[in-house]
Amino acid sequence: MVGAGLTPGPAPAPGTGSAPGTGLAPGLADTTGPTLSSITLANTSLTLDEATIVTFTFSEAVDDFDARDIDLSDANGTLGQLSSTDGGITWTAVFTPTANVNAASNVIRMEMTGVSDAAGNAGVGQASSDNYTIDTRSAHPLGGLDKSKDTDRDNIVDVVEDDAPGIAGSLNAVGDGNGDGIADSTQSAVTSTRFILSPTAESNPGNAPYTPVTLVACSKGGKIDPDSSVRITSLVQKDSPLNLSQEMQMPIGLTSFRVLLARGHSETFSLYVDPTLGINGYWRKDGHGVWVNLASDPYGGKMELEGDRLRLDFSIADGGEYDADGKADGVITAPGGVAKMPLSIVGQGSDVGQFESWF
Ligand SMILES: [Ca+2]
Ligand SMILES: [Ca+2]
Ligand SMILES: [Ca+2]
Ligand SMILES: [Ca+2]
Repeated sequence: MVGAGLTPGPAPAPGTGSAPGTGLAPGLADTTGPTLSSITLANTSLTLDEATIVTFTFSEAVDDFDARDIDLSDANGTLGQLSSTDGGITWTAVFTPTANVNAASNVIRMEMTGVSDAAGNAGVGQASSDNYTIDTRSAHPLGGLDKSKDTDRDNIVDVVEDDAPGIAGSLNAVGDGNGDGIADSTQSAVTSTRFILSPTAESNPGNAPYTPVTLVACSKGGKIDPDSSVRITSLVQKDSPLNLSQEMQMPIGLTSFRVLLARGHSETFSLYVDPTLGINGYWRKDGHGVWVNLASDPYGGKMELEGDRLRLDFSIADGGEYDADGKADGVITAPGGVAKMPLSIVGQGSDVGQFESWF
């Protein structure tokens, strides 16, 4: 027993339990890349120019996260500066809706390959926000919008023109209501706006929905002559006339526009409307008080379905019968009715045969 109990040190080898894998002991190397847990918007029912906060939440803290990692191609808005207050797990930025506000889907996407964690592992996978809505209604008509942003000075602000639906089957680009591949907000001879679906939009719009309308001046089948200097300065709705025959349906009232052109010239126009309005012409009263369809062959016009839009082509001469100011003064003012006139009452006192060739 002598020495036995006196060998305090060496006997119970301290490392007895240290056998397996101790070489790499304290921290296992991180080989797992970060993932994105969610993209959430604080408010998912937005109106135009109403900002909200977007939050990106990762599985662990990330570096290198910036705007280049985010796909806004279907977001219809812009993102401000990203910042994190918890060391890189949760990031936020201000999101402001801008154009294309009535797109079918609004979504913010992110690819993880551009970010990495503290150990240098690249991110893995991708994620999307839920679809959110952006509504222009509360901003119409032009209330609350920045009227100064009217690039082409046709008195329709950019944000409204940039929202025009494209033409299905052609380029179908939002903001290009006449399908020529050029943003209407930059074309002073192309004006896109929203009309209220009511014959009394001017006096009593109620809460009727909107219908898009595009007017093209100096038009050749809806496309503008590039050499044209014609300029649209107004495109607005007026109430349908009070003394209208009950059989004549004017679902959006009178379409009133004003165009600047060379004095005394005749001009060709195209008006794009929704074919489901069920209208059959661009109607004006002639000098005898008879409604005539200027978008018909006898008047040098026509109606044509172009994709999912109905195009009404017609001509009006400055100072002519259908120029409301009656003067060859370089301005055409034209309030016409995009309307459905029953065949039974058209052409009374005039040539009925002229209405056979509408389409
Ligand atoms: Ca404009
Ligand atoms: Ca255009
Ligand atoms: Ca325009
Ligand atoms: Ca005139």
